[in-house]
Amino acid sequence: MPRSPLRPHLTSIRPKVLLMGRSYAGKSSMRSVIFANCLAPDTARLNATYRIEHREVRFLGQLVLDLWDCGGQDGFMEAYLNTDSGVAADGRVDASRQRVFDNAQALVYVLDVESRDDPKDVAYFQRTVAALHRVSPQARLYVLAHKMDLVPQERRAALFRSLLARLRQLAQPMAVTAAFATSIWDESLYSAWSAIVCAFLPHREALQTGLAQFGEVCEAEEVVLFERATFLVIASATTEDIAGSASSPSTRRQRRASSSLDSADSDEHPENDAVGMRSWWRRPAKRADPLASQPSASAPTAMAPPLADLNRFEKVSNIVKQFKLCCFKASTHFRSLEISHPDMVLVLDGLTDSTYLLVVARPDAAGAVNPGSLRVNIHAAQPHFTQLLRMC
Ligand SMILES: Nc1nc2c(ncn2[C@@H]2O[C@H](COP(=O)(O)OP(=O)(O)OP(=O)(O)O)[C@@H](O)[C@H]2O)c(=O)[nH]1
Ligand SMILES: [Mg+2]
Repeated sequence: MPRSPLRPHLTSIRPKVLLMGRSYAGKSSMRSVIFANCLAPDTARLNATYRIEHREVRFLGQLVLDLWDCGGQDGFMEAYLNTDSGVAADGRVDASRQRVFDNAQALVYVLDVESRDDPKDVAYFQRTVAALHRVSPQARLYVLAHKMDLVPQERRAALFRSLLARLRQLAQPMAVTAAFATSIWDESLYSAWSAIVCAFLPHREALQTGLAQFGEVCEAEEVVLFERATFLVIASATTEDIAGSASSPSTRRQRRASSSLDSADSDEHPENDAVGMRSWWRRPAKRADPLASQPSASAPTAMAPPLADLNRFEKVSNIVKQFKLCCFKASTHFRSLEISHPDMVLVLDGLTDSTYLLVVARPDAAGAVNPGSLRVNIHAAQPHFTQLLRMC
C-alpha cells in the first residue's frame, strides 16, 4: 500500500534521512550496527535490501529520524533517479508513490572503497546528488567512504583525500556537508553518525555548557554524554571547556568537597580540599568540530599520545555498545561501568532515560577520587539534564 506523504509540519521534527549508495556498499550493515543493536560480524547474514526499508529511529526521546534505507541494486537506483515519472522500484507505474527525494533533509551516500566498478559508482553518485539538488536542494549531503578496514592503513588517508576531492567536484553545485572514512569494525562509524544525527539537535550548545559546569563541580577531566540506545556521542566537555566554565577557583575548591550537586556547599569530604594540581594526565587534545571531522584513517594517532586520541569518545561508544550487546546475549543487562586506576577514575552510568554520562576524574593530592561521589553527582544532575535535553 502506498505511504501517504509526510505532512509538511512534521518534517521538522521527523527529519527524513536517505541512506543511499550501490548494492553491497554496506548501508544496511551500518544502520543495523548503529540503530538496531547488531554486532558487526552478524551483518554478513543480511540480505540485500529489496526496494526501500523505512525505519523510524527515536533518538533522545523526542527526535525521530525517518530513515530510508534504499536498496542499491541497479534497477532500484534507476527507479529512484527517475524522479518525475512515478515509476516504482519494481518497474510498475505508481503515480501515488512518494518520490524518494521529496522533503529529504539529509542524504547519506555510502561508497564501498573497495568497489572495482568505479565508473558506475561515480555515475550513480553524480546522478543521485543531482536528483537531490533538484528536489530538495536544502538537504545536507554526507559522504561515507565505507569499508576502510579493507584498505591498508598506510594508504587510507591518501585514498580518502583523493576520493573526496573527486566527489566534491562531482557533487557541484551541491556542497558536501561532511565526509567520513568509515568501517563497521571500528569507532569511525560512531564518529560519522554522531555528527549526522547531532546536526538535528539545534540547541546542543546548552548541553555542552551543562556538561562543562558538571565537570567543574566534579573536578573532572572529561565529561561525555552518550545516547542510551545507540551509544552515539551527543556532547562532551574536556579540560579546557571545564576550566572555562563559570565559577571562580574558590567556588571550585568549595564544591570539590561535596559529594553531590545537591549539597555543593557541604563539608562532607574535607580531605578533598587541600588539592594540588598534579599533572598526571596529558591535557587531552581539543576535539575538532564533528561536522568538519577527519577520517580516523588520517587521525594523528602515530604522533599523538594515546590519551590525546581524537576518537577516544567514539572508541568508548564502540566498546561499550559491543559489551552491552554481549551482556544482552548472555541474558543480563549492562547498567554501569567503573574503572579505578592510580592515575584516574572513570565512571559511566545512566543519566536520564535516554542518556549515559561518562565522567573521567583524576585523584587529588590525598590520592583518591571517590567513584561513589561521582556516581551520586551523576544521579543528582539527572533533573537538570532532563530539562536541558527537552530543549534540544
Ligand atoms: N569489510 C567490511 N565489510 C562490511 C562493512 N560494512 C558492511 N560490510 C559487509 O558488506 C556486505 C553488504 O552489506 P549490506 O549492508 O547488506 O549492503 P547494502 O549497501 O545494504 O546493499 P543493498 O541492500 O543491496 O543495497 C555484508 O556482507 C557486510 O557484512 C565494513 O565496514 N567492512
Ligand atoms: Mg541493504
